[in-house]
Amino acid sequence: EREQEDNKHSEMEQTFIMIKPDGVQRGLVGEIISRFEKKGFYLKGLKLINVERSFAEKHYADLSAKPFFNGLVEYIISGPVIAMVWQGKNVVITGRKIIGATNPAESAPGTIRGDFAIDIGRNVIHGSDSVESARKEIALWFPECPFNWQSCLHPWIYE
Ligand code: IDP
Ligand code: MG
Repeated sequence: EREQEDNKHSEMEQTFIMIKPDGVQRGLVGEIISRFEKKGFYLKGLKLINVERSFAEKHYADLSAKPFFNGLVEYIISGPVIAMVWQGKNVVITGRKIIGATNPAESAPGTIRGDFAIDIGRNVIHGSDSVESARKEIALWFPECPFNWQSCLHPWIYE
């Protein structure tokens, strides 16, 4: 049984999700949180913050050579964002599916970007693209560490 418990916990991946300034301004916070909650993922960290330019540049460091980098940084610092940590089995890849393709013109209806966005530079939400980048992004955005709590729903969501 001990081993079973350990396996359960090793399945518990975490991802970093950020509602971008347009998502906050447009009142999509509740809707977005609701989609992750209803799926069965656990909310392990949440804050509303204004980020500084240097912080936004650090978050998007991998894209610093892209022509849209400056515009992207301006966009992210243009208003408060909601930074979150979500946890669950395969939450990184499934989170990306819930979010939809980078360009909303290509995101399927039913995804967050497919339902609520039009332009690539106003695509409402960020989600880590791998377990490794999730680890880095959570360390950057939540140096205080995500909150650790157990949902009493666990046996109703996981077999
Ligand atoms: P992702 O957010 O789906 O992971 P990335 O390629 O990591 O997509 O790009 C990060 C963000 O940069 C995108 O979500 C989008 O806001 C912005 N972005 C990406 N490509 C373009 C572009 O061609 N023009 C303007 N903004 C872009
Ligand atoms: Mg990305």
